[in-house]
Amino acid sequence: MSFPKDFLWGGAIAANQCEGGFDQGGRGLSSADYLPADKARFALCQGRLSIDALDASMYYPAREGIDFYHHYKEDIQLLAQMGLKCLRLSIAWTRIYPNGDDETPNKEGLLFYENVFKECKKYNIEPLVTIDHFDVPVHCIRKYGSWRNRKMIDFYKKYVTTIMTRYKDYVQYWITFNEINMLLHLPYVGAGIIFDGNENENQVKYQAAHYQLVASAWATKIAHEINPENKVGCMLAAGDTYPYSCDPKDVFEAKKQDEDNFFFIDVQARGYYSKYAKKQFEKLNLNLDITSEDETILLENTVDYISFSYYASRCASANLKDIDKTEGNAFASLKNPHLQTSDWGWQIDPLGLRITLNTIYNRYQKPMFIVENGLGAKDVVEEDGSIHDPYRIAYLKEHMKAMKAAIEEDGVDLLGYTSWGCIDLISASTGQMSKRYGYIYVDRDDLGNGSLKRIKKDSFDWYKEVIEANGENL
Ligand code: BGP
Repeated sequence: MSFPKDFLWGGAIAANQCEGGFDQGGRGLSSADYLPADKARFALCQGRLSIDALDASMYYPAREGIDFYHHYKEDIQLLAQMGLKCLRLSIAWTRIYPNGDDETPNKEGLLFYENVFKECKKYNIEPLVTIDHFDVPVHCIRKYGSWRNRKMIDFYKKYVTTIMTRYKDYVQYWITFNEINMLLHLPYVGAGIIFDGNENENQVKYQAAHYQLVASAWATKIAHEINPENKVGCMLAAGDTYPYSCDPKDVFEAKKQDEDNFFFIDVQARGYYSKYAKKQFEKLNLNLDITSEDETILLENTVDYISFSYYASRCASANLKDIDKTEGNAFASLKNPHLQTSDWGWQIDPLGLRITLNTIYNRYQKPMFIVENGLGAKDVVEEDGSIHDPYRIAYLKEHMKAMKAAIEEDGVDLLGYTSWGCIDLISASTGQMSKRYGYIYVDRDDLGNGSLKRIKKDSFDWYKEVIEANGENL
């Protein structure tokens, strides 16, 4: 048998893309609430637009999401019907601390997630909780400049202590920050950073990343103190970088890009910055606030497992830098002529998942968790209400086979697999609803119209069978 018998087959969602209810239950405004479904979105994602410059009449899809806030019972019941063993979801920081720096938590918010976790428990679904999934209280952006400010560490620690204490009996698997390396590419998304126009952007980004790393180490410490059974993971937007050719210059370029990606989870997994990272700080002429207390906290509180998202491999060349890039992905990559792409220009590379699993396992030798993977595609509801999505089944099947081979033939240690957007939700990069990942369709369009009705797709029954057979039928 290739998959361990307790392998966590699951699905993943995030508050900022599905929950909605942005002005209900005492919730405060969050960074994602300001991301419009408009071309202005990308500039804001990069931190190059002020939230005060946005047009209030634009549509802000995160505010309503798929209204998981009111549909969570129905949604969790459907996921349980599919046989899900694990549900990755995030807590909206602003539902617990509406401003981020509040004295006391919001009781209604605490109760909401308790009810969500109770629902999971009812069906024996293991929750995997992302503490911060692209989600910063707007008050902290305005008052403190978000993660560029050391104060955020204390606010985050308080938030973590509150949720870990309250949900002690329900949650054991935690992720501190979603895709921590995203901060370098989309700093508003990753860390609520908006540049003031005159500052050294690298200085701001690497400083913010350092504060997040310290906060992450604190969260790991707090988790282990509250419950020694707690398991805390870091989370990487992964995908190995291939050299475009066997020209050593291309190989070296690919290696450098990979080192940049591992930069942060190296610290979370090993407890210190690599020598390569320190050389980059020198080259970029950065002057970072890193105290000896920070260094001790980092060293003493490394993560229990490595989680990551995988959508595709990347490709780099020393010579072809600016031409023929893939579309739509925050991580610039050359088009790999050997690969097909999705409707959104994302490359499709199942073997790349096996390669990436091997790279990460050999680098850290810690258990791994694939917490995002999937195909964003357009779905059509037929007249009889059915939805045929063979393209999604084909994508997932090939990736699961690659994962199986990595366990069976290469010996990697994998805790579970939660495919992204198990129920359709808002796309992080585009704000669209039409970029669908789910086994469950949600009737809502890109402008927020629709009944919100949930409909099973063909992939729903297919995944159910895979879980039932523990992947032996792939
Ligand atoms: C990751 C994010 C997710 C998710 C996914 C798919 O970067 O962690 O939040 O959205 O990408 O991307 P998209 O929604 O842009 O298709």
